[in-house]
Amino acid sequence: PFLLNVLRSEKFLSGTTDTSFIDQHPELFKLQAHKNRAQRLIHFIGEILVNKSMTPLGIPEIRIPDVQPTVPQVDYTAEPPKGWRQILVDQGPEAFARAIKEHPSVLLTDTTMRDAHQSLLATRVRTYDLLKIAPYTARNLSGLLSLECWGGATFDVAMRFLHECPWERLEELRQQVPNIPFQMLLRGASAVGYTNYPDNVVYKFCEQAVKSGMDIFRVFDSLNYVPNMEVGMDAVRKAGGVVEAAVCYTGDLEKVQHGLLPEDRRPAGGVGTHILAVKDMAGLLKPAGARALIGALKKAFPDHPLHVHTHDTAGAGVATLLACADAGADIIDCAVDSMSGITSQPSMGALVSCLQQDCGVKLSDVTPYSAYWEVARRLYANFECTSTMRSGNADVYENEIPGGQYTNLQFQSISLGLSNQFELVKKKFAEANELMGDIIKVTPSSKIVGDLAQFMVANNLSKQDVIDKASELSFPTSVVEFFDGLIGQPVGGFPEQLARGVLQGRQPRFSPAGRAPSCRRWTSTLCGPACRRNSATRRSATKTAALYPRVFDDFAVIRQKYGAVSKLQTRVFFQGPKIAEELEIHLERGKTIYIKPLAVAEPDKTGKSECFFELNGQQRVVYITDKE
Ligand code: 3PY
Ligand code: ZN
Repeated sequence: PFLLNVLRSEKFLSGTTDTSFIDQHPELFKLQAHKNRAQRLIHFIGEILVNKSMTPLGIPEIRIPDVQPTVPQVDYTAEPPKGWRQILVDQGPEAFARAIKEHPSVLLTDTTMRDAHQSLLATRVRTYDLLKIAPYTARNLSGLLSLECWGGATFDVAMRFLHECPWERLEELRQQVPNIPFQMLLRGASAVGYTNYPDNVVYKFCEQAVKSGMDIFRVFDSLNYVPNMEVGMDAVRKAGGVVEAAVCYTGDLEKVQHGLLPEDRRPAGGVGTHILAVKDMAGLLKPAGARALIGALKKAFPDHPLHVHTHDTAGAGVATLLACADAGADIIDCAVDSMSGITSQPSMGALVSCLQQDCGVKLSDVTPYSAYWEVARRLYANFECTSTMRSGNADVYENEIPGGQYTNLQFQSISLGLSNQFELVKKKFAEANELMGDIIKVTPSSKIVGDLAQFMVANNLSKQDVIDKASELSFPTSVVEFFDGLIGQPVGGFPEQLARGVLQGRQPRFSPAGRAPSCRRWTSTLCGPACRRNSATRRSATKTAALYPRVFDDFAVIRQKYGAVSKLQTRVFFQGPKIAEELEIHLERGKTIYIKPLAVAEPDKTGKSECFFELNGQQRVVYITDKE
């Protein structure tokens, strides 16, 4: 709390205070935990028993089954075999890219630990479940080109909803998987947030990510706006990471043109990418289009390995990726079978079986991995998009909603009281897109289209109404910011009539000349936790943390109060244990504690409930304020 107050001080924020003593006294950062770890976890469990979940549950009525995913039995005493990371570590990013290019057959990226759960389970998969299966992944899937396990929405969600530190997730996974390159999604100048950051934050963020174990950074911009991408690409290169510049694909190659970059927007050659990616975030790329696109890119960029990312929303994903592999793509993204399909990536098992090339992974190793995830997925039943979407839906070719946004948009609609109108929200999403100039839709532009769609549903507006009444309507802030040029410039410019209406005749605040200026809102959320533990970056973290937004504030307070809640098993974290259920909690190597809730009393006159526990066989009592 002392630190938080300092960071909020006007004088400190003005930047005129000499803070060099902070660098000279690292002991300042050794904050005393105010209670011991076990006691804090007991408090957390007590809170859930008295006040229900400590994080919003998408569909709270669903009870999580009492199941334990089984970790496959293999020899965990054996070192993981060497994998593609060895080449990267020994020879650096250029040689790594060359080795991929020279490899005779297509390779796989497994997205199970990032995009798959972002797209199916509202990004809620916890470090606990990732770490349990990580040693198996390292040993039995060592032929993967990469493991996408970080970035995108995982950073925000880890702190905001799971109360865990994303940097610790990355570092702990790295310890368990030393041999497979890690991959992350970086939203260009927005890094892992939803708006542009100051350049120095993006640079610091990438530097720290490489130090914490990240290898390959897929860098994109939601409007394919190159000035925004360049910041991220340069930051990755300077940090020593592998740059994977991604071109966002939208529309239909056979019908419209803007899925391909116009000449002046080609990002790869000039600014130096190691790998070139096609990012089909909504799953719109069809097999025939894929052949044409991969063929054209191979011709245009003969020296770069090509990496293809798609979603299986319509159900055509495997066919598309097989076509890509045939056409000479070097790497394709997939998710393990039980976490694949619909809004997620196409199935790894299906691809491994259908590819007529050796992709480095065997079906017999995929099957136990899939069995683990099949059970683990049930622990996230509250966030399952399949509660409404049980199979592919080709209406995505019309609404173009990105896979990673689908569940979020649905949950957002529920929370806005539009739960019965999701079909209409999807239709309005397509209309909102047309109104905004038929733009590329991916975070954050897709969120803005979603905001406009929900605004139209909530206010019963047709497309024509929006145009006619634009200057009188009170549009969502994100829509105004879009027309102000805050996230960059769309291909083909802004639709003039609507822009005039939304901006009420004034000029946009930011010109097409360069990158939109930074917004400082997210700054320390990015750098805070890692920098506070890393002396090299602490100084700038202290400055940036001073500006940190509520997400990090709230996370820091919860962390201080309840400690390492990421060590609790998932059912207990979301819904609490049963009375008399004994919990075995591994705090660290060699330190396991046993907590058993015994009883919860009715609240007393002051509104406090007495909760009885056993901790390692000894009785403990905590008092929890009943908030209901
Ligand atoms: C993200 O930005 O998180 C995405 O997954 C975009 O596809
Ligand atoms: Zn995706």
